[in-house]
Amino acid sequence: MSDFALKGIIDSTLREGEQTAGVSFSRDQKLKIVQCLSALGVEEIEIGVASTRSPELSSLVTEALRITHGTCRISLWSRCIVEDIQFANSCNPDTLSLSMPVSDIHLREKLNRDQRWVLDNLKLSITTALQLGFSTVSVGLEDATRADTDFLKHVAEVVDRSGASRLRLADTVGIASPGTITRLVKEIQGAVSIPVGVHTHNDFGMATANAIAALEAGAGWVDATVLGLGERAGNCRLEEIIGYLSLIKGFNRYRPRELHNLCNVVSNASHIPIPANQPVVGDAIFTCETGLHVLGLLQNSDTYEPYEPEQIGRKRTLLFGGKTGKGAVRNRLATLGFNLTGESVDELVVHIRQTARQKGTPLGELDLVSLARQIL
Ligand code: HCA
Ligand code: CU
Repeated sequence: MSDFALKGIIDSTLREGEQTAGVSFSRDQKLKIVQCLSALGVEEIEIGVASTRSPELSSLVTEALRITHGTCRISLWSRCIVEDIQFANSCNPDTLSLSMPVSDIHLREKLNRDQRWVLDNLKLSITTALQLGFSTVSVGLEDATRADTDFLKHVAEVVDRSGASRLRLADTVGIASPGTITRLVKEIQGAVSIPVGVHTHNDFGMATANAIAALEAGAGWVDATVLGLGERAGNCRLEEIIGYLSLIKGFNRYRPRELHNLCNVVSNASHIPIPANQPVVGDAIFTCETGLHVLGLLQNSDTYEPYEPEQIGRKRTLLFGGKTGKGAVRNRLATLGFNLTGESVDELVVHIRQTARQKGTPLGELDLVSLARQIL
């Protein structure tokens, strides 16, 4: 097992994921996704944005709590506005996730507020939430990666002292790199006693790498969304981070076999197709045609795969076409009971390449066997 201080993964498919332009989930779809997330084993599900304009949230939270029966926590995201916090409280989630911008650009251009306002409003919001009876108050700092580091540290200390139980640093526009997020997490985690989490965006394709780097730097929590749904290029992908933690880092608290079904459910509900080469869940990621690789896989699959497809309920497909090689063909056919001489292998390889070219697609194992029969 790894030495990560991982406390948990917060799935935000139903909050940030639903912010993706054009994506909107029905109540039934949301509950199905909640069920799949709980089967997978995520620790917390951020289920929506607390607002009196979404009165249906209350029954959604109730139903989500009922179907997950304590296997994971349900949280609501909320701005630091008293009415929203009160509304969140009336929905009875396990966790309140407050959010507050901390960069100059957000304070100046979006809110026309100053740093004093941030500190006062945070203290008031945390105190209000605790007085209302929330046992877990998380505070997300929006645009933390562009905020002044001294101010950020000060905010973090105030959040800690005010009684929040978790702090999350948002890389709102996805400009962090593994190196910069490592330094930031170390600095902020070093200044507070509560666990720090990160919320990473994928504007430069580093969201998952940044989340992993944050864990390596001592973060306790990471946010993720199924298929990386979220604003612009989206967020850290849940399937990647769960895959990496489970299959490479040895965490056995998740059930990565559930990923395929979950991703298909979300893909259908969001109308966002899963590319064939998508890490962990793409259809083609266990399909191999290159001669040397096929030979390696046949001898010991560790040569060219980071984990066995069966570990996530998938199967390997070996193809034989223009890129096939003698060793791969001989080896595969030998395991199927064919003993080929050097000459017949040469002949067969020529034949395979020709047939694949004519068909416009490589051959599967059945076609390989029937070609071998013709030649022998
Ligand atoms: C948003 C903001 C947010 C908030 C993250 C947080 C971000 O999309 O509206 O509250 O921790 O990326 O900054 O998702
Ligand atoms: Cu975000």
